[in-house]
Amino acid sequence: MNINTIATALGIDLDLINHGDLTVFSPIEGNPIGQVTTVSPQCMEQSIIAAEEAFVQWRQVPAPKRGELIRVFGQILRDNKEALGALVTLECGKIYQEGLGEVQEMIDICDFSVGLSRQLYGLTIASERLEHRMFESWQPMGPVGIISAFNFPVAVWAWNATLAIICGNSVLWKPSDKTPITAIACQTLLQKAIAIVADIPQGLSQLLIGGADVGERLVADKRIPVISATGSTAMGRAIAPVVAERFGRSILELGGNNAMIIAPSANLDMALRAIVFGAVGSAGQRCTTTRRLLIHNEIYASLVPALQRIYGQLTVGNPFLKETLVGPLIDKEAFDNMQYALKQAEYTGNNRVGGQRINIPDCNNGYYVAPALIEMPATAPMIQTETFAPILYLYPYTDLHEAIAQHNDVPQGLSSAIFTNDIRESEMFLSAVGSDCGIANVNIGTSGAEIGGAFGGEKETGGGRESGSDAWKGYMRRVTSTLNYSSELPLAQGIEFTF
Ligand code: UN1
Repeated sequence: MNINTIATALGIDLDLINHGDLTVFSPIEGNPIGQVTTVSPQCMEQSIIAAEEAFVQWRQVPAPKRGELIRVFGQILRDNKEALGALVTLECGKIYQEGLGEVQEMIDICDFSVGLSRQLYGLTIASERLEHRMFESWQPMGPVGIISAFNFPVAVWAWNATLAIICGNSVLWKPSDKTPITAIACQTLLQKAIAIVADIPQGLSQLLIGGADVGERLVADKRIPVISATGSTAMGRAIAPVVAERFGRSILELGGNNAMIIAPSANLDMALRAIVFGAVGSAGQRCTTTRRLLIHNEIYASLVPALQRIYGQLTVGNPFLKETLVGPLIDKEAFDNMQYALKQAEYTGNNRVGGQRINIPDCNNGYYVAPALIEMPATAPMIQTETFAPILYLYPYTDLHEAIAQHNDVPQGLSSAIFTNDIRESEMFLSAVGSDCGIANVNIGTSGAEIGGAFGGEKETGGGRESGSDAWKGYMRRVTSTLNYSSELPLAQGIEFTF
């Protein structure tokens, strides 16, 4: 797949991806595919001012009319699904099916946002005073800063941008500096929608390509009331206090260390499909990747060899090939981190399968690995850490309470699942004494969430929620109003105050 062919299909100005100070690599061959320009401090200032000006106009546009922009954008995405999916594969290395799936996630969130643009509901609340009405309304906030990661280079932006825009905000996007070309593609497609729909302020969406310094300036800027950041826990730990210090709002979606519990009554064929997709999909580089498997003792001896057999047959290779299930890691650093984790795991782990680098013809500079399985004691320190690579730690359990305690005994709290046909077990897993994660599933895996639910998690995952349900409220401010239509002025709480 040639970058210029895909870029031309998407209507990208080739100058934007062939000149500039930042070299972009494809993880497939590990070779450069383009040059892009990083934003200078002056350009960044201009972008923030433009986003503020756009906000001042956009907030006055009725929300359903704001939805029209996203409706058109969703149609443009439908028309460009294959090309954008291919670009995602080329730039971040996930297999083409997952590249397409990521664009589908964008289309889905567009549809969701269009519907939502007619449903930004507030409550009406019973007032304690005669002939008074109390109600809530939701108002736009200002420019929203979006920081996204390389592993979902387009969908996570779309979750944030489409909601922020229908809520009446402008957006400033700092994509990962590993995947700026997909960001340029999204911005190009959104600009196309902006050109089609009448009267959209030009500065509504701004792209800020650059490294950590760009992100640092964005999060520190008082003019940006909301920062939505997706990435590592380390990144969130740096961002959160800076935003809090200026009383901004942050929406954080950080690391996961997701586990699945496989109970004795589980349908093992279903469980195996979910485990393998969850653990090796996107080469283990989803925040929802399954990283730990707690297997009941009664089925441990049959499940583990079945899993090892499947791992021995996984097709690792060029992500554009139909038969490939596991594409490359994003870069050498990801590979080194994986090797480091495997080395650490050697001290306590047993019976490792996979983990080694695989040489793929014509892709010599790409970092391809055989996904790894390691049997571990539940107490091993390594299982506390999220290594963004396909490593799955396995350990047995005997009692579900004990398994849930081990399940929750990690710093992160994003996604979780149990495979069981015992309703008492599934209900317990979903109850107050069950999984402590933001996402808890029964008989499906930890990854591949639909956009309709709120997405995010607790503890070191950061507590934010993006995407569906009422996550839109994160991009708006709530106004509580009490309106008096009587001819008296009664005070609340029955207070007498006469003069
Ligand atoms: C991420 O890895 O940051 O649930 C997002 C999933 C995808 C989103 C992952 N829908 O796996």
